[in-house]
Amino acid sequence: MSDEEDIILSELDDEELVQQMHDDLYDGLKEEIEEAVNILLERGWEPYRILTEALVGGMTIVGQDFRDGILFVPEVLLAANAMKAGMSILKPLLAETGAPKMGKMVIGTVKGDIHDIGKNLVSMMMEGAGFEVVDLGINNPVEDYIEAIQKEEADILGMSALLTTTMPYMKVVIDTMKEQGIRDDYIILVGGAPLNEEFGKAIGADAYCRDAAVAVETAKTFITRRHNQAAAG
Ligand code: B1M
Repeated sequence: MSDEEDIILSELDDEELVQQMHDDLYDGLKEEIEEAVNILLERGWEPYRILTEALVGGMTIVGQDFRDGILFVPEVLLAANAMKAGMSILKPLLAETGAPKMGKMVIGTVKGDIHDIGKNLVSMMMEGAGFEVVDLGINNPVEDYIEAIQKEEADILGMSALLTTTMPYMKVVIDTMKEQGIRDDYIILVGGAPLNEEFGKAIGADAYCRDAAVAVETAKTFITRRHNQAAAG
């Protein structure tokens, strides 16, 4: 899609560079993505802006062509790896606010689902906002979630699902927590591309979070509410 030999990334203006990053992400060019992220940082771009405009923006195009059968799993995997390489440069920068700890979240992708980019992004943003995050990774059965929230004494349980076939598993987790009488001990936040607000309500989550920024804001709101309730009670 791009003619790499002829392009010197640092000579592109910001708009051209972001466009080139979308192409490079599409082509799974990890080193080019790393270089471009560093160039934008040197130019004074905020890490969050690089994340959303250059990386998530590029991944959206990959997603569309995957859906339409233009790209296949191996190509999408390369794109995902390039995206992760870019994210790992931004991670420490997003996390270095030094804010006092807001609370603790255990997060993981549900059983049967191996998508983790969105979850990783949520983890990064939550850490950046001062939350302690315990990331359980992908493909988590209910037992793993429950063991971790109890062991870690978490305030929040976050679940991610990217497949319409795996999102119902979130209800399995919440129902199991209800059966064990521990549901109300935790704030439960859910997210992932196929979910919506209605689904979040229907399965008994506290909130559906459209993206990582919303996850942070929602977590802060619920934590503050909890602290106020504790102070009042
Ligand atoms: Co998959 N995949 N994939 N895939 N993949 C989707 C999800 C799909 C929509 C593509 C498509 O057809 N258009 C489609 C699902 C269709 C459906 O369910 N109806 C699909 C499919 C079908 C599959 C396979 C079944 C393909 C196959 O094997 N034939 C297979 C499933 C494997 C499995 O899980 N068992 C599969 C595999 C893969 C790859 C391994 C190749 C790769 C994953 C690599 C990885 O994650 N390490 C992959 C990718 C990359 C995608 C797309 C292209 C991109 C997902 C992504 O990373 N988006 C995706 C298409 C799409 O979503 N448009 C697709 C970027 C990310 C930043 O966004 O994850 O939405 P997102 O996260 C956002 C929000 O949703 C929210 O915040 C994030 C940041 O803003 N959020 C949360 C997410 N989790 C949250 C948790 C929270 C809060 C907010 O908790 C508090």
